[in-house]
This record gives sequence, structure tokens and C-alpha cells, in this order.
Amino acid sequence: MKLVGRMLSPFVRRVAATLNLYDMEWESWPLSTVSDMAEILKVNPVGRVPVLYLDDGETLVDSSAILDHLDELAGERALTPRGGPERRAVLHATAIALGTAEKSVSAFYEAKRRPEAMRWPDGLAMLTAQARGGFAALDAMLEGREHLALGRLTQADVTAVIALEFAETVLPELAENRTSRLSALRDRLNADPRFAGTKFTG
Ligand SMILES: N[C@@H](CCC(=O)N[C@@H](CS)C(=O)NCC(=O)O)C(=O)O
Repeated sequence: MKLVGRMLSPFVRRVAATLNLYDMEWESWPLSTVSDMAEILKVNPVGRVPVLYLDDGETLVDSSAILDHLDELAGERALTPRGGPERRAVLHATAIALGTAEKSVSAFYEAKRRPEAMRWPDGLAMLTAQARGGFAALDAMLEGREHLALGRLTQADVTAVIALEFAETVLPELAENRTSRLSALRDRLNADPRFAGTKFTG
């Protein structure tokens, strides 16, 4: 399989980390949405990463749709259970984590990518409050527990830590109101080289 996009993107990275955690073979095609948009548009009509090329040439877009396929391949090892209350619990926590990642990406674009003369301080303040709310909620969900759901590693943990590390890399103030619980989860996940190996290194 070939994964299009750079590890700076939390959406690309959650797919990369999951491929590694499932011990699946894949290679990276690190196209940038800043400098390689013409190329990305050829593989995704809405010009976004991640895109995953399957071995037969079929392409999948959108991290959640890609993870759905990988979970199917992983079977019993899937980081999101196939059904029932366990699936709902993981999807709930993953949605908070993914929403936090989305707000962090939007805040990053507003603060760092938009030309200075066109920046909207109130918009950035709202995005910052939304990202901080997400990180605070994830942190609170970890009270007295080592994982966000089911008492074991799930997609919620993977996505939450990737959202945190994205914020720490691009706009650390987004994550400054959390306590140490989310940081401890980050450190536990990074003890596994399959996860740590996907960290954006520039
Ligand atoms: N819901 C999508 C979001 C993907 C997304 O927004 N990716 C960003 C990179 S962080 C992107 O490609 N942005 C370029 C653009 O939208 O113009 C997913 O989960 O894959």
C-alpha cells in the first residue's frame, strides 16, 4: 500500500500509525498540500490528504474511510470494535479526538498560513477555544485510566495523541490547558516504535 501525504498532517499520521500498529506493509508518498497540490488533485478531486493506494491500484480517501478498511483487514486486532457498546464508546472518544485535530489544523491555517493582512483574530480565538476544549475533555476522560476507552489501546488513543503532538509542533498554546494525563498517554504510545516512528520530523 502507498500512503499519500506528510506526517505533519494528523489525518495522514493516524493512518500511518494504524498501518504500523497492524504490522501492515506500506510506503510513504509525502506529497505536500502546499507545494504539490496539482499532483494531489490528480488522486483526490477535493485536493486533500491522506489518500491510500491499495495494492490493486484502488484508491481510498479520508482518514476515517481508510481506517474503516484497515480495521476490516485487521479483524480481531482492529483498534475500533466492529459493533455494539464497545464500538460506540471508541467512536465517541475518537470523534472528540478527531474534532480536536480538525480545530487544531484550522487554527494552524488561520494563525500561520493565512496572509497576515487577512487574519481574523476573533476566528482564531474561537478555533483556539474549541481545540483547547477538546484537549481538556480528552484529558478529563483519562482521569483514573490509562486509555480513553475500553481499558486498552484503541483508535481514540492513537488519534488523541496525534492531535496533541500536532498542536505541540505547530501551535503549542492550543494544548496548554490540559493536565499531565494526556501527556502521559503520549509518552506511553511513543514507547512503541511503530507509533513513534510516524512522528513528523520536518
Ligand atoms: N476529513 C479528512 C480531512 C483531511 C484534511 O483536511 N487534510 C488536510 C491536511 S492536514 C488537507 O489535505 N488540506 C488541504 C486542503 O484542504 O486544501 C480526513 O480525515 O482525511
